[in-house]
Amino acid sequence: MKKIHPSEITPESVYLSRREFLKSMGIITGTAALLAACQGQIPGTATGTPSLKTATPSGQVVPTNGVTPTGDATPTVSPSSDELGDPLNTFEDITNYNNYYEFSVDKYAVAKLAEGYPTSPWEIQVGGLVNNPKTYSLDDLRAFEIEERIYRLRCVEAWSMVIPWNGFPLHKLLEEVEPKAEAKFVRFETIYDPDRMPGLSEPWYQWPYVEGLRMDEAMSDLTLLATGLYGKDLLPQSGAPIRLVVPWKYGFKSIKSIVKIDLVEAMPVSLWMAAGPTEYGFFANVNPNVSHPRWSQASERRLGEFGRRETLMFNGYEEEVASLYAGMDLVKNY
Ligand SMILES: Nc1nc2c(c(=O)[nH]1)N[C@H]1C(S)=C(S)[C@@H](COP(=O)(O)O)O[C@H]1N2
Ligand SMILES: [Mo]
Repeated sequence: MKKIHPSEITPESVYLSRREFLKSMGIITGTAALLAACQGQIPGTATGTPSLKTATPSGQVVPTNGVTPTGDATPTVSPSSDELGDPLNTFEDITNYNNYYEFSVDKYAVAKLAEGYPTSPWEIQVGGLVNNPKTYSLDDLRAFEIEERIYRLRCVEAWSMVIPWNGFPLHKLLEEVEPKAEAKFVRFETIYDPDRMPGLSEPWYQWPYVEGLRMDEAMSDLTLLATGLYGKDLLPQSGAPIRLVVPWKYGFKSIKSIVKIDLVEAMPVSLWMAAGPTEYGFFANVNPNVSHPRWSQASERRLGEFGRRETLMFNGYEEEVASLYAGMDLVKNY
């Protein structure tokens, strides 16, 4: 059996009940059979986690005014690679290969379908178990100091990119609304706009798109609310005007175009947990040693590269986040 080509990796969408798909499309492609046949060779083949420990991502923070924090007048040029030395993906790649199911399950179709999607004015309602509930306007969001963060994005489908985001840590917003002691999780919701989002007519997902984080994950300095990339405001396909970025978790946790953030006591059920509970868990930490039921997570295809590279534990952010999961069974808590 030949090696699985990246294009043969079953996308997340296919879980949704393969039967529904086949029924609605009236066809069966060879992919399903090929994957089923290949599956046996995958689990348990992951090699040990390479330890690549260089500068921390926070070492990558560059003030957007181009001046170094020391007050040194030398302008700082944004780095062209992540802290592991791997080059940034191009703006073109980042904005033309998108998962945004509200528009389409076709990654190459999203940019066009989302073009011109109105993202101003915009409001995010922040509430639930907080002392100071607040509705944030775009101007309120602009008041946060914007940082640049170069993060790897690793999709559960086993492709990845390196993206220079602009945004601010979620904890800064949470500190403003003052979570109550009973708040244990943060629940996020994407805008639901069936008139403008053709993908919402697909009946097999429970819209709106919902995601969640445990409080300590939400408070991590790595957890970003992104408003831009490559120094430009986010385009609609990237989740304008504001989206979450959680770089040590599979990309589906990084929910786009957020309109609601609630502090809650019970673990939120995400769209993906509802769609495929045996395939998509709440934590969704990038883990090369835990296979997806239908494919290995030991390696990935970086956009713009041929061949595959090894997937890193916690997507290479082990040093920053492993302590959040001390003592937890990462196989059970997938
Ligand atoms: N609302 C919403 N957010 C979403 C998605 C989606 O379909 N809808 N897809 C997720 C998935 S699976 C991934 S991999 C990332 C992709 O982000 P990108 O298109 O900016 O690379 O967005 C995540 N956020
Ligand atoms: Mo994804």
